[in-house]
Amino acid sequence: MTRGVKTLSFQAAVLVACALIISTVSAISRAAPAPAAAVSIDNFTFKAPLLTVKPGTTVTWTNGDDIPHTVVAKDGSFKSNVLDSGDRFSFTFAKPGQFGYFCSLHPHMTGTIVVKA
Ligand SMILES: [Cu+2]
Repeated sequence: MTRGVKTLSFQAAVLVACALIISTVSAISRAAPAPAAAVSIDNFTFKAPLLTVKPGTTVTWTNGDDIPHTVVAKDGSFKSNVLDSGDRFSFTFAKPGQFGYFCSLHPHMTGTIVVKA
């Protein structure tokens, strides 16, 4: 009888410990969301044309124009497909540096992402 009670309380303790670990892990993941930033494409312009982000940030470009655009890195590190109106392209900048980019359909459209810790 006593043995049965002890086993039960041990199981309860394991359950409580599991619940604590799960709530701690979910609190940590809530506290540190993956950094994200946005660039809109409007009227043949990248907004903002110069954007500074921390390493690990995912930048998402959204085409707000009625005509197609692309997002192409000058150093070739990223390249979108042709983005129709409302389409998005995302790239995660892992390392610090300065990344110039342009629209291959309208090369006068340029922008820069600065990745700085
Ligand atoms: Cu364009």
